[in-house]
Amino acid sequence: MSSIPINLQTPRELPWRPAHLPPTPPDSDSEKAESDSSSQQANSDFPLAPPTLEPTQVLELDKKTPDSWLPRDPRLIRLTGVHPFNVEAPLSDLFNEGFLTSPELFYVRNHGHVPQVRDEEIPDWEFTVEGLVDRPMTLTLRQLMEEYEQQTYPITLVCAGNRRKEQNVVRKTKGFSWGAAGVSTALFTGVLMADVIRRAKPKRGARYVCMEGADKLPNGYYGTSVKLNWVMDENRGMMLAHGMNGEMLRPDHGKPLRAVIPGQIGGRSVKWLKKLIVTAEPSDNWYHIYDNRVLPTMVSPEESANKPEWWTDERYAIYDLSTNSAIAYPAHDERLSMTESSENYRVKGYAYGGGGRRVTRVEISLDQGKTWRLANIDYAEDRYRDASPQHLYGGSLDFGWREASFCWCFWELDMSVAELAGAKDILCRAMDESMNLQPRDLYWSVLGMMNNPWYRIAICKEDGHLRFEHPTQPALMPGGWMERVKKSGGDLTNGFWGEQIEGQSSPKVIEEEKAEIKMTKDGVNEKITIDDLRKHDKEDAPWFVVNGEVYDGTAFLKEHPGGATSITSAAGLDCSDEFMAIHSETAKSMMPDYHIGSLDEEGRAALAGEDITLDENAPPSPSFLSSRAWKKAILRTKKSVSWDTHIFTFKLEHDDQILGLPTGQHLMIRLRDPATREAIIRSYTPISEISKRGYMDVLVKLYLDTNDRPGGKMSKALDSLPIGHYVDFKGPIGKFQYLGKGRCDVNGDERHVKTFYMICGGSGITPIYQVFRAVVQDRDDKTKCVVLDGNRLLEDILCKAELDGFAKDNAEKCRLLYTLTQAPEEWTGLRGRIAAPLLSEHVGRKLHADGEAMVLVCGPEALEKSVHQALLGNGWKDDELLFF
Ligand SMILES: Nc1nc2c(c(=O)[nH]1)N[C@H]1C(S)=C(S)[C@@H](COP(=O)(O)O)O[C@H]1N2
Ligand SMILES: [Mo]
Repeated sequence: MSSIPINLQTPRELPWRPAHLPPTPPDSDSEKAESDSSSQQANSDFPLAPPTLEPTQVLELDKKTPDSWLPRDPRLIRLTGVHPFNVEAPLSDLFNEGFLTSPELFYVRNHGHVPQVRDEEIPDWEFTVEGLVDRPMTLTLRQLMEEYEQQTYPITLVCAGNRRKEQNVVRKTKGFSWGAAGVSTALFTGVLMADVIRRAKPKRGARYVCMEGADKLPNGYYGTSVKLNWVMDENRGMMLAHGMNGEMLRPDHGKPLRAVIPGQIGGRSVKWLKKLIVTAEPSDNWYHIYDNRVLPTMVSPEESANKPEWWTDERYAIYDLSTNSAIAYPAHDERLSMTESSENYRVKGYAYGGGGRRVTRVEISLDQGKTWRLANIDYAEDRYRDASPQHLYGGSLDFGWREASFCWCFWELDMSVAELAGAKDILCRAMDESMNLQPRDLYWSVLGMMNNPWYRIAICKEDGHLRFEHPTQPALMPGGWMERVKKSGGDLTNGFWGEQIEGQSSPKVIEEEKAEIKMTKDGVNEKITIDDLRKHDKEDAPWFVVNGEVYDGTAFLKEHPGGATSITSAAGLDCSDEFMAIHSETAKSMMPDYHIGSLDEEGRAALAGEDITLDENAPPSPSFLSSRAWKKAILRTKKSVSWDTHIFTFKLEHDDQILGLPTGQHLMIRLRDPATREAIIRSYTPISEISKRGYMDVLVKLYLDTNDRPGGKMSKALDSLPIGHYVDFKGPIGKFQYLGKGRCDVNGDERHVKTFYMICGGSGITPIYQVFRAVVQDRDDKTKCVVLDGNRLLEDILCKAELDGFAKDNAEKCRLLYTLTQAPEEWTGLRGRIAAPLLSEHVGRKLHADGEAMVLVCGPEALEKSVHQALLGNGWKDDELLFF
């Protein structure tokens, strides 16, 4: 930076320097104060930070989340339920703040919990500079503040998902619904990243700088990379920042240290920075690969999930922002009286370019793009650029030399009320200095990022006034012309905002909507509050939420094929993900009977996507599973036990912990599809003994892709899961439980059984195995067992050695029968599939008095169906049969 005049004293004093650090000499303190105040008077023409009120109250909402220590501003709109914290301010509030956004209204994008740092630890916050460098370094924040030149300049951050709701209305993407306020600006203070990297001396071959945060997420720490070349280019202004608008970064924005990458998508500006790694290749961090990309528009969510190549192709990674703009006023639903038609209305909004390119024009159309007028642009950033070099907020403000533009600009244009009354809509579009112009049409892509078509406000004429409609409202909030047009059957992609084009036949109704099963009851219009819902979290009268609708599960407790716990475990909660993943169309079509109302707006905002995570600091519990919250276990080993079957061993929370799964019950496993992030949920029965501590073993038959058939989603996700990664578990579920010595609990009723017939096919052995083992391992358990296990080939029989061992040692009470459909010649066991003839011979109803025997069945649906029919034909009654 030798070419730049610097007028700073050293050591530099920072306003947010923690109190316990050794005091700086009083003279340097007062000098600083003087230079600050005088310079601010001389340059009062650049905007200073707006008045700020740091929130002091932890909101009720946050108290159950891992961020329960963190006070936040209640005005922020939550885009992903309560947690993690992803928020934007209402667009007018954001715009009213002016050029700089106060930290409490600055948008937040957190992939997980916020790392908590106590004030006294801040100076010792360490980060490393490692990888392809001659001088790897570990620096503390104190060193960074004392040994490097501090700078202050304004930077606008924008999430790549800004305006994504519009994409989601056209077609659901794999991202949550940002409105147009996923953008904010602050005066950041810190050190040029180039200064730090230069001292570490990158080696020949170094091309990238990877960054990693302190937030541990399901797929590792958050991380990404930028090019080394860019980092070293001071015109690009990449910064390691600790200050924001004259104060220490707030926790949601990366306290105490973050990267700020001007002109690029927010996702590159890693918060809670712990590592800078210089490499020859781009980051291999999960979040670098599966986030912040624009895949080609024809790549569907399924295609992207099946082909990882789409994600690893660097050409589709986003760095520079795209040119974008939005209208802030008129606001959504604003009304304008038409009586004073000669008066002017001032249309206002923001615009930004990418990669340091300046917005050079903003154009407004009132005739659907036939003609345009130029709006007036104000680049507040230039007023800092033009200011004389000075101290500001603990750094030097001095970038008159810099050509790049890092901030948004505001634009405005007056038009008469009469003109607005004569128009259907107001359109705006921006162009940057490379003549990159926003497109008319939306470019849909799987992640819905970089959405930047013309921003359109529809004008509705109502009696005596005009009402303005923005395209959408953020999160799940209803409203906006896009939703209205879509609902009335308009095709939003017709190049005409879904309006009917003259001479074309009426729009087709979107098929995807027809296919969806109606789960609500007509005439049920009750609005239910979150408090009402929470009151019904008891076992006897459980209410639960699916897709914002409230259901009363009381009347279905006995009938639910998965047992009453399937319902009670969701009581008072939103179980949309699980419900939609697990249930058949038939099950869904039964839902209207139990529909009692809709959750009100506030309730939806509070619940949507809510993921109850347990308090990380809570003392470890003796058993792992919880029926009300997903819990994480780490994959430790994968062992192949047959050509298509693996045993996955997961480590529980601590070595002494038991799984907490009663014999005969199941648990749910939830994985995120690596590409689409869709939740995949299936139920399994681990095969490890229920008393085993510290670990659980899950046997899984993998259905992988073959030439003529795509594999199962869960199979593929599990198969590609690296050792050391987390999987979510929840349970127990199931209506059957074996209590020992013939005693069973079937949906709350106790039974006493003298003989079990256990019929299974393939991996259906797993729940059977648990019950069978419980019987044989208890010498005093006199219950008789007949196991009939069907498979195709001899090598398909799972857990055969263990089963044979159990049977051999317990010949007096057990019979173990295998049947094979493709048996080898020397096979002495049964042959053929499990069907009426085999069942009549080996599963004898007539041998038992009513209720003395019970048949447990587990296998593919087709097997369960044919077994059911055959058994009824043999005189068995439904309440003697149990299908897992
Ligand atoms: N460590 C870490 N850094 C992160 C993220 C994160 O989840 N963890 N989110 C990124 C994304 S996608 C964006 S848009 C910006 C948002 O910064 P802000 O929350 O301060 O507005 O932070 C980026 N840096
Ligand atoms: Mo982002």
